[in-house]
Amino acid sequence: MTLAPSIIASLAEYLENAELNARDVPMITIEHPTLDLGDAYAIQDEIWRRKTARGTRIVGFKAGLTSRAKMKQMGVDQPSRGFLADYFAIPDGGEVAVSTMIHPRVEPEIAFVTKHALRGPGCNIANVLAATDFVLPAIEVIDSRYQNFKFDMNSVIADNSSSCRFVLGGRPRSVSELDLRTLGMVFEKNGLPLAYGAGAAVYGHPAAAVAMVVNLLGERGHEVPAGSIIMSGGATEAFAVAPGDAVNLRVQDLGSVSIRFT
Ligand code: OOG
Ligand code: MG
Repeated sequence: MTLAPSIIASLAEYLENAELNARDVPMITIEHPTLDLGDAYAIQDEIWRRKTARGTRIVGFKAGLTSRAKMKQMGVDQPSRGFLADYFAIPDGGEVAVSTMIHPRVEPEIAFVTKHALRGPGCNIANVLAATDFVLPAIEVIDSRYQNFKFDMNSVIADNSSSCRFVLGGRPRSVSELDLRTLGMVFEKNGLPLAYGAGAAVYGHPAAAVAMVVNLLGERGHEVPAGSIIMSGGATEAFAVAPGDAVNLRVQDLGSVSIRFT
Protein backbone atom coordinates (compact mmCIF):
# COMPACT_ATOMS: atom_id res chain seq x y z
CA MET A 1 0.00 0.00 0.00
CA THR A 2 1.37 3.41 -0.90
CA LEU A 3 -1.61 5.73 -0.42
CA ALA A 4 -2.86 7.33 2.80
CA PRO A 5 -6.28 6.15 4.06
CA SER A 6 -7.73 9.60 3.29
CA ILE A 7 -6.69 9.28 -0.39
CA ILE A 8 -8.13 5.74 -0.57
CA ALA A 9 -11.44 7.10 0.79
CA SER A 10 -11.55 10.03 -1.63
CA LEU A 11 -10.74 7.84 -4.66
CA ALA A 12 -13.52 5.43 -3.61
CA GLU A 13 -15.98 8.32 -3.41
CA TYR A 14 -14.78 9.63 -6.81
CA LEU A 15 -15.21 6.25 -8.54
CA GLU A 16 -18.51 5.45 -6.85
CA ASN A 17 -19.91 8.83 -7.89
CA ALA A 18 -18.79 8.16 -11.47
CA GLU A 19 -20.77 4.89 -11.30
CA LEU A 20 -23.87 6.40 -9.66
CA ASN A 21 -23.96 9.41 -12.02
CA ALA A 22 -22.91 7.41 -15.14
CA ARG A 23 -20.13 9.92 -15.90
CA ASP A 24 -16.73 8.78 -17.12
CA VAL A 25 -13.56 9.96 -15.38
CA PRO A 26 -9.80 9.89 -16.08
CA MET A 27 -7.95 6.79 -14.92
CA ILE A 28 -6.92 7.20 -11.25
CA THR A 29 -3.33 6.04 -11.81
CA ILE A 30 -2.69 9.15 -13.94
CA GLU A 31 -2.87 11.31 -10.82
CA HIS A 32 -1.62 8.53 -8.48
CA PRO A 33 1.09 6.64 -10.40
CA THR A 34 2.35 4.82 -7.27
CA LEU A 35 -1.08 3.30 -6.58
CA ASP A 36 -0.42 -0.45 -6.14
CA LEU A 37 -2.52 -3.63 -6.11
CA GLY A 38 -3.11 -3.34 -2.35
CA ASP A 39 -4.35 0.24 -2.77
CA ALA A 40 -6.59 -0.87 -5.66
CA TYR A 41 -8.34 -3.54 -3.57
CA ALA A 42 -8.55 -1.15 -0.60
CA ILE A 43 -10.41 1.36 -2.84
CA GLN A 44 -12.76 -1.38 -4.15
CA ASP A 45 -13.44 -2.52 -0.57
CA GLU A 46 -14.15 1.09 0.47
CA ILE A 47 -16.77 1.36 -2.34
CA TRP A 48 -18.25 -1.90 -0.98
CA ARG A 49 -18.30 -0.40 2.55
CA ARG A 50 -19.94 2.83 1.31
CA LYS A 51 -22.72 0.85 -0.38
CA THR A 52 -23.47 -1.44 2.58
CA ALA A 53 -23.46 1.59 4.93
CA ARG A 54 -26.27 2.98 2.74
CA GLY A 55 -28.29 -0.24 3.05
CA THR A 56 -27.30 -1.86 -0.26
CA ARG A 57 -26.92 -5.64 0.00
CA ILE A 58 -23.92 -7.41 -1.52
CA VAL A 59 -25.38 -10.49 -3.26
CA GLY A 60 -22.19 -12.00 -4.59
CA PHE A 61 -18.87 -11.61 -6.35
CA LYS A 62 -17.33 -11.85 -9.79
CA ALA A 63 -14.16 -12.94 -11.48
CA GLY A 64 -12.84 -10.48 -14.04
CA LEU A 65 -10.39 -10.98 -16.89
CA THR A 66 -10.28 -14.77 -16.52
CA SER A 67 -10.24 -15.62 -20.24
CA ARG A 68 -7.49 -15.03 -22.78
CA ALA A 69 -10.03 -13.27 -25.01
CA LYS A 70 -10.80 -10.73 -22.25
CA MET A 71 -7.16 -10.19 -21.23
CA LYS A 72 -6.21 -9.62 -24.85
CA GLN A 73 -9.11 -7.24 -25.47
CA MET A 74 -8.28 -5.14 -22.40
CA GLY A 75 -4.46 -5.40 -22.59
CA VAL A 76 -3.97 -6.86 -19.10
CA ASP A 77 -2.35 -10.07 -17.89
CA GLN A 78 -3.98 -11.05 -14.60
CA PRO A 79 -7.47 -11.76 -13.29
CA SER A 80 -9.35 -9.65 -10.77
CA ARG A 81 -12.36 -9.83 -8.49
CA GLY A 82 -15.31 -7.56 -7.85
CA PHE A 83 -18.53 -7.55 -5.82
CA LEU A 84 -22.17 -7.63 -6.99
CA ALA A 85 -24.67 -5.28 -5.33
CA ASP A 86 -28.40 -6.07 -5.11
CA TYR A 87 -29.39 -3.35 -7.60
CA PHE A 88 -27.06 -4.77 -10.30
CA ALA A 89 -29.52 -7.66 -10.85
CA ILE A 90 -31.86 -7.45 -13.88
CA PRO A 91 -34.59 -10.08 -14.32
CA ASP A 92 -34.25 -12.56 -17.19
CA GLY A 93 -35.70 -10.95 -20.33
CA GLY A 94 -35.75 -7.56 -18.60
CA GLU A 95 -34.64 -4.23 -19.98
CA VAL A 96 -32.09 -1.68 -18.97
CA ALA A 97 -31.67 1.87 -20.27
CA VAL A 98 -28.29 2.56 -21.85
CA SER A 99 -28.64 6.17 -20.62
CA THR A 100 -28.18 4.93 -17.02
CA MET A 101 -24.68 3.70 -17.95
CA ILE A 102 -21.57 5.17 -19.62
CA HIS A 103 -20.54 2.73 -22.38
CA PRO A 104 -21.93 -0.70 -21.48
CA ARG A 105 -20.65 -3.99 -22.88
CA VAL A 106 -22.04 -7.52 -22.50
CA GLU A 107 -20.26 -10.79 -21.68
CA PRO A 108 -21.37 -14.46 -21.72
CA GLU A 109 -20.76 -16.12 -18.34
CA ILE A 110 -21.51 -19.11 -16.12
CA ALA A 111 -22.78 -18.08 -12.66
CA PHE A 112 -22.34 -20.23 -9.55
CA VAL A 113 -24.66 -20.10 -6.53
CA THR A 114 -23.17 -21.42 -3.30
CA LYS A 115 -24.86 -23.58 -0.64
CA HIS A 116 -21.90 -23.45 1.77
CA ALA A 117 -19.52 -20.63 2.69
CA LEU A 118 -16.11 -20.55 0.98
CA ARG A 119 -12.95 -18.98 2.39
CA GLY A 120 -9.45 -18.54 0.97
CA PRO A 121 -6.49 -18.81 0.89
CA GLY A 122 -6.13 -22.39 -0.30
CA CYS A 123 -9.55 -22.70 -1.95
CA ASN A 124 -9.45 -25.10 -4.94
CA ILE A 125 -11.78 -26.41 -7.67
CA ALA A 126 -12.95 -29.31 -5.49
CA ASN A 127 -13.90 -26.94 -2.63
CA VAL A 128 -15.86 -24.79 -5.09
CA LEU A 129 -17.72 -27.74 -6.65
CA ALA A 130 -18.57 -29.13 -3.18
CA ALA A 131 -19.94 -25.74 -2.07
CA THR A 132 -21.94 -25.08 -5.28
CA ASP A 133 -25.71 -25.44 -5.11
CA PHE A 134 -26.21 -24.94 -8.88
CA VAL A 135 -24.89 -23.12 -11.93
CA LEU A 136 -26.82 -20.86 -14.31
CA PRO A 137 -26.23 -19.08 -17.62
CA ALA A 138 -25.60 -15.38 -17.06
CA ILE A 139 -25.00 -12.19 -19.02
CA GLU A 140 -22.84 -9.61 -17.34
CA VAL A 141 -23.15 -5.94 -18.33
CA ILE A 142 -19.85 -4.23 -17.58
CA ASP A 143 -19.30 -0.47 -17.71
CA SER A 144 -15.86 0.92 -17.02
CA ARG A 145 -16.02 4.28 -15.33
CA TYR A 146 -12.86 5.27 -17.23
CA GLN A 147 -12.77 7.31 -20.40
CA ASN A 148 -12.87 5.28 -23.63
CA PHE A 149 -13.14 2.02 -21.60
CA LYS A 150 -9.32 2.07 -21.24
CA PHE A 151 -7.51 1.18 -18.02
CA ASP A 152 -4.55 -0.50 -16.36
CA MET A 153 -4.89 -3.38 -13.90
CA ASN A 154 -4.86 -1.36 -10.67
CA SER A 155 -7.31 1.22 -12.02
CA VAL A 156 -9.88 -1.41 -13.09
CA ILE A 157 -9.63 -3.26 -9.77
CA ALA A 158 -10.30 -0.03 -7.85
CA ASP A 159 -13.34 0.49 -10.14
CA ASN A 160 -14.88 -2.80 -8.89
CA SER A 161 -13.71 -4.57 -12.07
CA SER A 162 -16.21 -2.56 -14.16
CA SER A 163 -19.20 -4.26 -12.46
CA CYS A 164 -22.52 -2.74 -13.46
CA ARG A 165 -25.46 -5.14 -14.05
CA PHE A 166 -26.04 -8.89 -14.47
CA VAL A 167 -28.85 -11.20 -15.55
CA LEU A 168 -29.28 -14.81 -14.44
CA GLY A 169 -31.59 -17.13 -16.27
CA GLY A 170 -32.03 -20.51 -17.84
CA ARG A 171 -32.21 -23.72 -15.98
CA PRO A 172 -30.28 -24.25 -12.74
CA ARG A 173 -28.17 -27.43 -12.91
CA SER A 174 -26.10 -29.28 -10.38
CA VAL A 175 -22.38 -29.35 -11.25
CA SER A 176 -22.25 -33.12 -10.78
CA GLU A 177 -24.32 -33.54 -13.98
CA LEU A 178 -22.09 -31.33 -16.15
CA ASP A 179 -18.65 -31.15 -17.69
CA LEU A 180 -18.14 -27.43 -17.13
CA ARG A 181 -15.07 -27.31 -19.41
CA THR A 182 -16.79 -28.55 -22.54
CA LEU A 183 -20.03 -26.64 -21.95
CA GLY A 184 -20.76 -24.82 -25.22
CA MET A 185 -22.10 -21.28 -25.42
CA VAL A 186 -23.70 -19.25 -28.21
CA PHE A 187 -23.86 -15.51 -27.61
CA GLU A 188 -26.31 -13.61 -29.82
CA LYS A 189 -27.31 -10.03 -30.50
CA ASN A 190 -30.54 -9.22 -32.33
CA GLY A 191 -30.91 -12.85 -33.38
CA LEU A 192 -27.46 -13.19 -34.93
CA PRO A 193 -24.48 -14.97 -33.36
CA LEU A 194 -21.85 -12.63 -31.89
CA ALA A 195 -19.42 -15.23 -30.55
CA TYR A 196 -19.10 -18.85 -29.46
CA GLY A 197 -17.50 -20.03 -26.26
CA ALA A 198 -16.74 -23.03 -24.08
CA GLY A 199 -16.37 -23.30 -20.33
CA ALA A 200 -12.65 -24.07 -20.55
CA ALA A 201 -12.03 -20.59 -22.00
CA VAL A 202 -12.72 -19.31 -18.48
CA TYR A 203 -9.48 -19.86 -16.54
CA GLY A 204 -9.20 -23.47 -17.75
CA HIS A 205 -12.34 -24.34 -15.77
CA PRO A 206 -15.04 -21.94 -14.54
CA ALA A 207 -14.77 -23.39 -10.99
CA ALA A 208 -11.05 -22.53 -11.00
CA ALA A 209 -12.01 -18.90 -11.68
CA VAL A 210 -14.38 -19.03 -8.70
CA ALA A 211 -11.61 -20.47 -6.49
CA MET A 212 -9.38 -17.59 -7.65
CA VAL A 213 -12.05 -15.07 -6.54
CA VAL A 214 -12.41 -16.80 -3.15
CA ASN A 215 -8.63 -16.70 -2.67
CA LEU A 216 -8.37 -13.01 -3.66
CA LEU A 217 -11.17 -12.20 -1.17
CA GLY A 218 -9.45 -14.30 1.50
CA GLU A 219 -6.28 -12.21 1.16
CA ARG A 220 -8.24 -9.29 2.58
CA GLY A 221 -10.16 -11.36 5.15
CA HIS A 222 -13.48 -11.65 3.30
CA GLU A 223 -15.52 -14.87 3.31
CA VAL A 224 -18.01 -15.83 0.58
CA PRO A 225 -21.25 -16.65 2.43
CA ALA A 226 -23.63 -19.48 1.49
CA GLY A 227 -26.22 -18.26 -1.01
CA SER A 228 -23.76 -16.03 -2.88
CA ILE A 229 -23.80 -15.58 -6.65
CA ILE A 230 -20.35 -15.79 -8.22
CA MET A 231 -19.87 -14.88 -11.87
CA SER A 232 -16.90 -16.83 -13.30
CA GLY A 233 -15.92 -14.31 -16.01
CA GLY A 234 -16.58 -13.66 -19.69
CA ALA A 235 -15.81 -16.65 -21.93
CA THR A 236 -15.33 -14.38 -24.97
CA GLU A 237 -14.43 -10.74 -25.52
CA ALA A 238 -17.06 -8.22 -24.40
CA PHE A 239 -19.39 -6.53 -26.92
CA ALA A 240 -20.70 -2.95 -26.90
CA VAL A 241 -24.47 -2.50 -26.87
CA ALA A 242 -26.78 0.34 -27.96
CA PRO A 243 -30.45 1.19 -27.36
CA GLY A 244 -32.67 -1.31 -29.20
CA ASP A 245 -30.28 -4.25 -28.86
CA ALA A 246 -31.55 -7.61 -27.62
CA VAL A 247 -28.83 -9.93 -26.27
CA ASN A 248 -29.28 -13.64 -25.67
CA LEU A 249 -26.95 -16.33 -24.33
CA ARG A 250 -27.58 -20.05 -24.90
CA VAL A 251 -25.54 -22.45 -22.83
CA GLN A 252 -25.49 -26.18 -23.52
CA ASP A 253 -27.72 -28.02 -20.99
CA LEU A 254 -28.46 -24.77 -19.10
CA GLY A 255 -31.00 -23.04 -21.33
CA SER A 256 -30.79 -19.37 -22.19
CA VAL A 257 -30.85 -15.91 -20.64
CA SER A 258 -31.59 -12.57 -22.27
CA ILE A 259 -31.64 -8.81 -21.75
CA ARG A 260 -32.84 -5.85 -23.82
CA PHE A 261 -31.34 -2.39 -23.98
CA THR A 262 -33.50 0.71 -24.38
C1 OOG B 1 -13.06 -5.70 -16.48
C2 OOG B 1 -14.08 -6.72 -16.03
C3 OOG B 1 -13.93 -8.00 -16.79
C4 OOG B 1 -14.80 -10.32 -17.16
O1 OOG B 1 -15.74 -11.12 -17.13
O2 OOG B 1 -13.72 -10.61 -17.67
C5 OOG B 1 -15.01 -8.98 -16.58
C6 OOG B 1 -13.35 -5.13 -17.85
O3 OOG B 1 -13.07 -5.79 -18.84
O4 OOG B 1 -13.83 -4.00 -17.93
O5 OOG B 1 -16.06 -8.76 -15.99
MG1 MG C 1 -17.52 -10.34 -16.45
